[in-house]
Amino acid sequence: MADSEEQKFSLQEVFDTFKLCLSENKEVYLQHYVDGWRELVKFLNSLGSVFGFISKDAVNKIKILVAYLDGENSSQYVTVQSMVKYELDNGLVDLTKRGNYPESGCRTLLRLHRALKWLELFLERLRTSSEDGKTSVMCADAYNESLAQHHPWVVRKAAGMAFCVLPARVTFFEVLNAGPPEQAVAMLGEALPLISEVYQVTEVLYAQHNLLDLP
Ligand code: 1PX
Repeated sequence: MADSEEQKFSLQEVFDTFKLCLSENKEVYLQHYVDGWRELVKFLNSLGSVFGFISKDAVNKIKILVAYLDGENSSQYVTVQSMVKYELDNGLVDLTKRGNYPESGCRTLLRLHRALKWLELFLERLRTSSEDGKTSVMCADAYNESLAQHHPWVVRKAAGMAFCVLPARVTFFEVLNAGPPEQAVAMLGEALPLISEVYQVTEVLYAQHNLLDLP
């Protein structure tokens, strides 16, 4: 994975990957979901070492899911729906407190799923921001509305400090590698509904199975 992460980030690639995520009958392909996160981690890495602790956690979670995708039960991990069914049917998920399955696919994906909400909120703010909008504020607001509710004080504090060194909006758009800001904004407009739909489908699935609070 190290090699691919060193390549330049492309917003188009994120867009394409999330487009591939949903099957015709609205199941979420785990491989494409993980690929989308890989691409996002590439972006995070290009922002510098201050974000290393965040990217490390995301990479750990990606690795856990990749191990399932490549493992002996890989056929059960084709979609998030099949993963949930397989793990629940076989008692492979710690449902109320941490126990024998601290790295179940269900709880691991839930962490990324919550982060996807942050991404959706942040990108929507970025898309609709004015030239003098502050990325650090957009990022913090999106975080407080989503992920922060699931993080202890010490993580919230560290995250808050990292947000402060986010590049200014214009530089941020350059790192997005999606052309001039107007073009990047247009691409965000296309990408957001896709990200949002993947989030919604997963959210409904997890809610149906009472999995939204997995420890
Ligand atoms: C189009 C480009 C947009 C930018 C893409 C940036 C990608 C960000 C990727 C963030 C992935 C974060 C995953 C966090 C998962 C999580 O919540 N983990 C915690 C719980 O895990 P556990 O196994 O213990 O139950 C864990 O404690 C996390 C620790 C690290 C801190 C997480 C802070 C997340 C802040 C998200 C904002 C990223 C800022 C990016 C700036 C653009």
